[in-house]
Amino acid sequence: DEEQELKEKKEKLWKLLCTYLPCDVLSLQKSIVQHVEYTLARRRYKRDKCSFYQATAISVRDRLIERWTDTQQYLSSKDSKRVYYLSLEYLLGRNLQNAMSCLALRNRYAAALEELGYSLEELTEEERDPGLGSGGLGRLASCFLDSLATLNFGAWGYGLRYKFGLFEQRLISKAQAEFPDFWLKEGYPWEVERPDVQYLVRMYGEVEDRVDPETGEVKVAWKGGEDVLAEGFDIPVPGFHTLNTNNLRLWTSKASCEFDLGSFNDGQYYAAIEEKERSEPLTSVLYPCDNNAPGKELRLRQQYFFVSATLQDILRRYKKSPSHGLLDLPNKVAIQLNETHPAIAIPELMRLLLDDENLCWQDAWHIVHNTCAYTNHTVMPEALEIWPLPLVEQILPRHLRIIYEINHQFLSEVRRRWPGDPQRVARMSIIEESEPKMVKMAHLAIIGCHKVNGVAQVHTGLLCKSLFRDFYEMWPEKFVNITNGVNHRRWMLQANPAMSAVISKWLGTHDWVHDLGRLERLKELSSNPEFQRDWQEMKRYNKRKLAEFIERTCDVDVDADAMFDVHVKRIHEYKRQFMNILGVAYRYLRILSLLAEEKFDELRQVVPKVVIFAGKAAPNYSVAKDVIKLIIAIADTINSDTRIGGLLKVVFIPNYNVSVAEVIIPGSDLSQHISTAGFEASGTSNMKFCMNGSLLLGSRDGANLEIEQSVGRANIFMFGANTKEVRTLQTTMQYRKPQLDGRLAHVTQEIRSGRFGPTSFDSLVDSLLPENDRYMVGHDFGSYLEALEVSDAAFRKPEEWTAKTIVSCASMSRFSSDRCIREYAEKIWNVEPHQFRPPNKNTSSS
Ligand code: T68
Repeated sequence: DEEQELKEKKEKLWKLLCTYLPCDVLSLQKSIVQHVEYTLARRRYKRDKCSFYQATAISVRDRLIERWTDTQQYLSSKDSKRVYYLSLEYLLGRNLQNAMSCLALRNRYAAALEELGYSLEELTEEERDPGLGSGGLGRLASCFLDSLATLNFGAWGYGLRYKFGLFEQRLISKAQAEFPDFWLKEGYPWEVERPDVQYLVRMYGEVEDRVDPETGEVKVAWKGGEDVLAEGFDIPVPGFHTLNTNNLRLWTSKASCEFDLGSFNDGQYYAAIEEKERSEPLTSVLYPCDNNAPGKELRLRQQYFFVSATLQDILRRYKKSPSHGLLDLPNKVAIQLNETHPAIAIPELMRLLLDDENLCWQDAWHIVHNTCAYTNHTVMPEALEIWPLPLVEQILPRHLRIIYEINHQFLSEVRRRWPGDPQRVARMSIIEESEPKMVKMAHLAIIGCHKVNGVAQVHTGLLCKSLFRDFYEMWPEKFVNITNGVNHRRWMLQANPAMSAVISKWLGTHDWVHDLGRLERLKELSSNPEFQRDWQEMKRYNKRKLAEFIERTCDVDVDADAMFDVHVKRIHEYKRQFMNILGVAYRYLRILSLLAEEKFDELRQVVPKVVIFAGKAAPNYSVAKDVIKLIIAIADTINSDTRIGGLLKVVFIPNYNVSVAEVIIPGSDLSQHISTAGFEASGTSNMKFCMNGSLLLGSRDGANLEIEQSVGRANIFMFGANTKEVRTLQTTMQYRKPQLDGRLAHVTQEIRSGRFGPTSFDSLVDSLLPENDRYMVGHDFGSYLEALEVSDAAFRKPEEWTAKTIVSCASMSRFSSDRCIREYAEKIWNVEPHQFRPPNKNTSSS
């Protein structure tokens, strides 16, 4: 009986301990204040926004962690297949409001904070964006993590915890200046350090063939080299209104603690420690290249470090279950490679299986090939990763051997299929026979993966028809298209609460938050005057907020009734910010001539406009930096010209990042996505703008084309050459130089003459000469101006414009990352969402 009593007591205690944390307002307040005092060791009575933000974040994180451990436990018990998303980049954006909404605790936290004397909005501003990515690719990875969690997939992201994220951009002396982004300065309350999750990663050294004296088999041994220690940091990734909580594991490099003890005895104490400390910088900095491969030794070492730690971690977790045999790995694990940046995973997984697990080549290859898949995000030649073979040999001698063997077997197959076609063999080889020889990572990825996907229809078409044509001919079933999508919960619900409220009010439900297809019903309301009034008020509210932001960041006063015409993204020649600013200069000169000629009727027709630019240029990309200078020079001239009154303003908002995007996108009327056709793989901000009631002005490129299909031709302003025409033009222009558009000639002449300040922009302007104009600015300029005119005319009719923006927003269901992730799950990963049940825990009483 005593024993029974003890048992009952124990059970009671266990039940008491096994509760979810309380979430009533008072408990939330207690938890925040306690974290201020005990976790952060700060005075709880001192008003300090930073401490209160951090304490609130940790309080939220506590509530994520309990779901997160339960999720992982559940997944292990069900032995369900897991997805691993490998990306060198993530652009997470701020976490606070997202996490609160996922937990359905936003209102309660807001109320809790209000009583403590803080508004949720002001604390939100305290959070720094982790800039662990450079552009669309990194932001896409973050949208995917959110959708994966929300849709109840057991999926982890893996990445690197760069100490310095994407540089901070400031505008100094009318140009971009770069500053280090030390995002960890105040600590990052969302992460959990995992000193228990550490792996050694070796680089350099030599390989040696060893003959097994008994079997006569040749084994390759990798000896010597340097070891670096990888340590994991985990960030919980909550799903929206589900218990399912995934993980993002980011690796940091540390000095390995294994010392050559001999050197200490030689009195080399400091030297030995210094030597070890050298491994620290490996994960110090993110390369800020967008659509460009840096080709630096450190970058390859980062990639390998990332991949090796990740694969060791995945295999360790997999092998923990005694029922798991390695041959079964593809049924339990799907690995997605985000671009070729982690493509060294192919030979690394082979190495782990061959050398550490002693599998034979065929078995190892079967596992690798069926586990891994590769997403391509670009066809730009300068972005395709190719590594000098001597560099690969030096850093990863064992991997080069494996790559040779992969290539050897692959090329034998090509020769069998296409006998007597040595050109094809040379084209398809992983090794380019140049001086020095190069290793083509895309070829390695295609050969090693069971699926390759592009990110929009036109992009996948280009992969199959040109870039990877030989491979497509060999394995047509390997290639699939999965058009990108964005997380509408961040980009609508969180970024645009005013619009979300209007939508929910008129639909009478919030169900669109789970299923974006529900927005379709708004189309019937698009001409309803009352709905239109709400919608317009909402837009004006967001534009006023953006106007305040512009005032704060650019010191320019803009009128919220003007059309806000936005072009925000990385600065790149192919994205043609240059064409936009030339168009702006043209508009300015035209207004001046109308004034001079006193054409007042025509002047009254001019739509007052604020042109908004933002975006970072890679620090070593001088043309892109010149484009920023030109934008600023033209903006200064126009903004200080009192003659044109409020008809035109131009601003360049500094330091574009996720949280700046969350202010700009909801406040825009028109947004420009005007890349040269065939260059932008997809684009994803185009989708975000449409979701926020902004109309697109777009070239016939990437996802613009699919957006056009969804919203209808009347609700988007398309212009310019399509991919086919661009290709023809590129060849014909070599011998038949077209005449420069007269309007363009006029603008460039004015720029050369110093109209926009003393800086010379000659080299930029020279890039428009037909023989230099790789991006077809000259060719497209005329139709671009016409599309702008059509958009002006549409804006002059507010009811029609409003209806268009409503229809466009209501047509976006295809572009939710939820749809996109479901396609990956079905076409590539072969996984199903799990029916997550809460474990045997009590939801606590208050
Ligand atoms: C982008 N790619 C595509 N690359 O440009 C964009 N490159 O069209 C697409 O929508 C997006 O991916 C998502 O699919 C990139 O952002 C890079 O950022 C990058 C980074 C390093 C090296 C090369």
